[in-house]
Amino acid sequence: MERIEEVANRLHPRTGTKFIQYGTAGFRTKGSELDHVMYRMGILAVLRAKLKGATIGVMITASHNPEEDNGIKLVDPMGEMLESAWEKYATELANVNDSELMITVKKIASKEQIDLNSGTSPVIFCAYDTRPSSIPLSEAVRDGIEAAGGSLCNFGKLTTPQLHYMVRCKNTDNCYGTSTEEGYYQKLSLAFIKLRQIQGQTQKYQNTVVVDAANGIGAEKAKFLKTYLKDSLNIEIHNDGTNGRLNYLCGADYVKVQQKAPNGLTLKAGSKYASFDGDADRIVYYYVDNGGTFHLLDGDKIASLVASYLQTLVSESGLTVNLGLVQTAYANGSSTDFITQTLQVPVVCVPTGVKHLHARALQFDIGVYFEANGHGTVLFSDAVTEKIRSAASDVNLTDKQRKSASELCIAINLINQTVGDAISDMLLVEIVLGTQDLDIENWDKMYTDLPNRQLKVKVQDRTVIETTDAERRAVKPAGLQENVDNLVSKVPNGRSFVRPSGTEDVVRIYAEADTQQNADKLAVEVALKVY
Ligand code: NG1
Ligand code: ZN
Repeated sequence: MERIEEVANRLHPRTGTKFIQYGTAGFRTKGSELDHVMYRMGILAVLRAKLKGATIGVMITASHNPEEDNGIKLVDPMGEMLESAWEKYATELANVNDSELMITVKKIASKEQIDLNSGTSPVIFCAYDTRPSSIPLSEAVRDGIEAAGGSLCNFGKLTTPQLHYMVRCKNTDNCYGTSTEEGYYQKLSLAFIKLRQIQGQTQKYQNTVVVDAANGIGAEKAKFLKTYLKDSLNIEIHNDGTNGRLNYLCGADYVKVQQKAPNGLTLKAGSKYASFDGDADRIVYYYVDNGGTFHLLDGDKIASLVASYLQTLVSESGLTVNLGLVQTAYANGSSTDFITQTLQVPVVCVPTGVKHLHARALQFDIGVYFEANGHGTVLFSDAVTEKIRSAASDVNLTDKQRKSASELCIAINLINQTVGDAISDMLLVEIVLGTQDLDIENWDKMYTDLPNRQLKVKVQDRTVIETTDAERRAVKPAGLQENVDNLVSKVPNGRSFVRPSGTEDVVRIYAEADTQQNADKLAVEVALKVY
């Protein structure tokens, strides 16, 4: 601990004065501005690990942002995002002068009653994505960890969800899985192959998926996975980083926002495509029909598919389970109608940001959550997991009930419950499509998306916009919401909202309507009211 300021001054000084905030996705900015932040987050991870008496994770990534950006997130003991209360410590520690570093560490320790001299040396798990700046930044994290008396376990390159998985495995004595990369592939592939074996014959379903890996870490990891899956799934990987830039004109975010195919893929009718984002925690699917029209199956469609699968298994197993789905305001209105009315699964809406969805999903026995952009997973409570396990071998149940319960048991192992995971989600989607014998066109027909448009505008100060009702209504500045309501009222099936982004210096506008033309027009008209 005594070395904290000395190492900071010598190796990782804070050179500028720019304020940086730990937002919904941790710290994120130009990689060149992050050295001191990384060092300090190494220190904070050790404090957190001392408090929890557990291994804490540090992931270095800027997800779908351009290659020159980077970022850092801390991962809590069960593989979840850092507790909100600590986000403000992260922000404070990242922004103080070097000479105030030790005082700030002591202040946090005293508030949280952490014994800085406990003598224990916590282990911090660290991993990073493929960005060139990631390795030097990970060295700054290492220096912070070591200056604070911890020790680093460096996994090198991993997807974000793989690191979350490792942390959970380690803190559950490997009950959740083995905390190695091999352990991750083994767990998922074993579940996948078992579920494939219990599927009936398929006619429409085809077990090939063409993946745009955003020139990111997902490419390398999906290649490893393939060797474990053998021929149970044929994954064709494109945009694997060999001759394209990370996230540039490709990846899940590009495809979702632009609603078009990524560079590097020529879409053919009859094939099924998926895009990961740069750190492989998001996925969207798409295809072109015979007429050449592009169709996107985003997080809402994945959520609907997964919910229908789980709903069927739960009801076939005869269990009483509180299954629910969590979305944000960006969810397409048609998906919400389909899930609540056709599937009869309750839906709740929460503010944008995975931590809000995750926290709300934990309140269900089985909570499915997805952001429209393709980030999501399913959470099973401990009690329901136990209930499903015992049902799978309960002699008082019918064969059918037991079979459905054991299918659910295996599906639990296929799902990365720590955080959204493009690889695990892809495997789950492929299982559901196989089980329901659907091709991508039939899956798409589950419901028809309302045409929609997302825009972003740069304003002088985005914080002047404040929202309520899970960000669906603006309370400030005065008059803005009335303007939006007025514009929306003129459009059939219109819906629109504005909110300040938590990750970029912009205000986002979302609009949906009966036609693409109306959605586009509404988005532009609302955007003009934001200026
Ligand atoms: P912001 O920039 O707050 O809209 C974006 C995504 C979120 C989430 C975070 C974290 C949209 C509209 N927003 O947040 O869903 O993924 O990034 O990465 O997609
Ligand atoms: Zn991501």
